[in-house]
Amino acid sequence: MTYEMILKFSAVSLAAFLGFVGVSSFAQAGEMRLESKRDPAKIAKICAKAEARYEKLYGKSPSDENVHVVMMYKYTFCPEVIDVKLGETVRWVNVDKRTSHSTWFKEAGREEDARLFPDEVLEMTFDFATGEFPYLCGPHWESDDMIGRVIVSK
Ligand SMILES: [Cu+2]
Repeated sequence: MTYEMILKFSAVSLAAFLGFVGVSSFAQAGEMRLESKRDPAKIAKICAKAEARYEKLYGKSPSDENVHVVMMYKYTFCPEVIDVKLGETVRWVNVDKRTSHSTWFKEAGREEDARLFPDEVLEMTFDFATGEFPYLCGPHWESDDMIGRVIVSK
């Protein structure tokens, strides 16, 4: 083996090692499941029902509110991904009949927020940073992939 080949070899093995580290941290992120792997068509169906339920409960469409609304319904955040501008507010509303849900910005190092029982709401203003903020429902992210994401832009 020439010196040049050894260099090349060590570069390759370093790359392989980095690749391995990259893969293993990716696998960890996979375990944390910061993105739901659910069928978008099923989610759309659930969210259409959530919206109908919202209208029945509050007499208007969630899009008529002066804040962004995320409904919690049938182990689903509706919408799953919401785009907001820096400084805007998101209101989570539990429109389920019995089940309580929560928001938990676990990746951002926050504690789980208080559980919301049916008809309860939580508001959060995203004025601290731009970026993507994945969050989980404390009781249902592991069992039902109840995972959402807030994308904050300028
Ligand atoms: Cu939940």
